[in-house]
Formats: sequence, C-alpha cells, structure tokens
Amino acid sequence: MSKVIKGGTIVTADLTYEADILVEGDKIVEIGKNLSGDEVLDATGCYVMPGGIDPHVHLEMPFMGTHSADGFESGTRAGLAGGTTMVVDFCLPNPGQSLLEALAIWQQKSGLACSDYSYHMAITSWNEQVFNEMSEVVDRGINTFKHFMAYKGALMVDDDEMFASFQRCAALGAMPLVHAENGDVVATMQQKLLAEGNNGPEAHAYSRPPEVEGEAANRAVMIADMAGVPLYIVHASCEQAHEAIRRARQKGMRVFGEPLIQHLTLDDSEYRNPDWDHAAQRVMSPPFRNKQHQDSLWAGLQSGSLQVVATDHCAFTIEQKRFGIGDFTKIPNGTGGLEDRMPMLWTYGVRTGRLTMNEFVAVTSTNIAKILNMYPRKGAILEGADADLVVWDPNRSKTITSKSQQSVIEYNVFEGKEVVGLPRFTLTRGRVAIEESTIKTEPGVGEFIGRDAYPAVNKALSQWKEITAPRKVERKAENMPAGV
Ligand code: DUC
Ligand code: ZN
Ligand code: ZN
Ligand code: ZN
Repeated sequence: MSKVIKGGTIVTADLTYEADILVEGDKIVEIGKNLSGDEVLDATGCYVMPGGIDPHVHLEMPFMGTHSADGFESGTRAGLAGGTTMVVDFCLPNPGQSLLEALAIWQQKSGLACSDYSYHMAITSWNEQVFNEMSEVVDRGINTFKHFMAYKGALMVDDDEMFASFQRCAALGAMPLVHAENGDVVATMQQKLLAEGNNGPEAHAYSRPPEVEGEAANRAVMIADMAGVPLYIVHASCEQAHEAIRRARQKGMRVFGEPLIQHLTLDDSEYRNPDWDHAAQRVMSPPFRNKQHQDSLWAGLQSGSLQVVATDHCAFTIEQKRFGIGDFTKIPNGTGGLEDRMPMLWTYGVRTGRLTMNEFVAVTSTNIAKILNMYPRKGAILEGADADLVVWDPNRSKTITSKSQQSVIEYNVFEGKEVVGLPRFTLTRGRVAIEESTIKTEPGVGEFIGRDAYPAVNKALSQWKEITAPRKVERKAENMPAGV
C-alpha cells in the first residue's frame, strides 16, 4: 500500500519547495507534483521535513546505582511524538566487561523500539580484549566510541587510555566521542563542597563549572590531533568548550560539537530553586549554565561551529532522584527531553529568528546523519531514502506538561513552556506512528541501523599528519659525555 504526503512544503537542510512525496513500503519512491497513492496524508499548511535524529540518548542504562527509567519502548515513542524518528543510544559495558557481551545485552533491550536506532559503544576500561573487540564492533556497524573524561572511579578513562583508544579508532576508521569534564577536578570539588556542608543539588553545579569542561574539551582536541582522528564532543554546554571546538575547526580539524536543547533553553537558576525536588530533577552533567554560555551555543549553531542538537535523554523518576537527599553526588545525573527537542528548538530557535527552517533540519537531522555516516539513508528527503518523515504543523501549539508526555517519569524539565510547532504526522520507515495527538506506534518495528567505518577520504581530507618516529641521531664516541 502506497502513501502520498500531499500539499505540503518540503524543507530540507538546503531547499524549501512545494511537492508531494510518494512512499512505498519503507522508502521514499517519488517526489513531485500531483502524485497519487492508495492513502493520502494531508500536509496542507505544513512543512515536510526529514524525521529528527537524536544522536545522544541513554535508554534503560545502568548508571549511578540504578538504571534510567525510559527504555527503548517509551523512549522511542516519546521521540516519535515530538518528530524524532531515530535515536542513537550508548552501549555501556561495565569497566572490564567484554564489549560484545554488552552489545548482546543492548540488542535485547532494543527489541521493543518503536523507531529505528543505532548505538555508540562506550570505552569504559582499556585492555587487550577491548583493543581487539573494537574491530568486531566496527564490523557490526558501530563506528563511534564514547569516552568519559569524568565519573572518576566508575566510567572515567585516563589520558593514556584515551590516547590509545583514539589511535585505535584512527586505525579502524571510527570516530571517538568524549564527555568532556575533568573528572579528577570534579571529584576534588565534590569532596570539598560536601565537607563544607554543601550537600544540596545546587552544589552539583558548583562542582562542575565551565572551566572543568573547557579544560577537558581542549585536552580531548589535542589528544585527537595527536592520534590523527576526528572528534565529536557530546553535550558541549559552555563558551569554553565551544571555543575549543571553534579553534580546532579553524585549524582544519574535524571536531564536532553537540549542544543539548536543555542547555540552550534552561539556565542555572533552576538549581537555586528552594524546592529540593525541582532542583534535583534538573541535575545533569554538565549542569545548566548562565545566559552568556547559552548565547555562545546559539551563536555556534548559527555560524556552524556547533553542528547538532541532542538531548542526552536519561530520565529518572522522583524516587530515583531522591537517592541523593543529603548528598548531591548521589543524585542520578540526567534529564528527559526526547519528546520536546524539536518543538522547543522550533519555538526558541526558528520562531525567534535565530535559526532558519533549513538550519533547523540540518541540526536536528541531516548534519547528524552525515556526521554519524548514515546519510542519505537517514536525514534526507530523496528518492530511495528511508521514509522517516515529519509533517510539521507550524501553527499547532501546546503547553508542555508531564501529564500528557510519553516518558514514564512524573515531571518534565520544560513543564509549563508553551511551544508552537508540532508534528501533524510522524512516519517511521513509512508507517504513521503519530497522527496529531493519536499515538499509533507499534513496539518492535524499529530496526538497528548499522553505520560503516568512515571512508578513507574523510581522513585524507583532514590536515592531520600521522606522527612518525623522529630519525635517530647517530653519535660518535667523542660526542658522548663521560660515564657516571
Ligand atoms: N550526563 C548525564 O547527565 N546523564 C547521563 C550521563 C551523563 O554524562
Ligand atoms: Zn586520573
Ligand atoms: Zn555525558
Ligand atoms: Zn550522555
């Protein structure tokens, strides 16, 4: 049965034009005027865009003594409700665990996904087995490896391990990702704050200032340069991290930066709310920043020095957040956002004039598909591409509230925000998953999207030079110092 999306304006990362789209099975088969199909989806007054891709989510992830509350079913359903048709989750081995063993667990967890998904693999420890398994991981369609520079004593890797892993990525045609925060400094500041009696959620932000992130971002850039590999910095939240990315790019390095919708639209005053629950529910790493940093992130999206917008969706219930009463270091880090990313970015980015509609598509979908090597199957409106589409009604509005959200948690960090711009239809590989407020998703229809190693041309185009051993200097006996 074919479908035609009729009467809308197609908006891609580079074009805006009026045309219908014919979908057969899970693919776009034709784009043109006056198309007909078995079923008609009315897109009059709407923009038809590539479905959103969230490059950074944590679904049912074991973390800080618990696991994040949204799994692949509720998480992907939330995404679809907000126009996101694909997520990239982090496969997180316990330190010392086999990567392939962790991957098998993740494959099982993803069984009920309502949309397509892919994985990044986290490198949480370093040994010969990890080194060897990385090649098999790439063969299985995972070309990105995440490194935590924070969470000391748990997930953090040290610089020697990170350098070794980055070099391995270079050899395999993979790209490293980093969570850039100096974990040693964070741990010291946490202990100092606790010792001084600062145990509330506001101390979480005091323990992770922008300098801590800027230092780590700069360090990761330099280590990537030495390893001769591109770099993707997740959740860049401040001017200092943005600065590191911008400087590296100016020098010709392929360094990518990912702000989150939370950091773009919410600020650090949230942590000073007198209600403990309110503040704790907003504890994530890095923490929310002030307006100066927010302006820097918006400027980065406008100028292209930052390329994508994600959520880091890692939702915890009220009860889980309360594990940290009396000790902010035990508040599980993470917030939701999957359902709200696109409407919030449209409202605060496109409607304010900060971003064009085409830039909106680029940062929510197309750039992500290109950077993660799944374009044009994803992130494109082209014949032959997957029919992951959102029919976006720029006049539909709602007030965000946890009462009607898809996420299983009881609150929403964007509670009360009025958004204008919502999906009329969301299609995931040709199936209508959302029709206005009606949820038609089917758990289990989502598929794993493999992403090949980066083609050699990506590396050849970069200006990085391989580190070659300096030639050994031959010395004669008369030029040697006398022995001691
Ligand atoms: N930050 C969070 O807030 N949650 C998950 C992991 C992370 O780095
Ligand atoms: Zn260390
Ligand atoms: Zn992180
Ligand atoms: Zn994360």
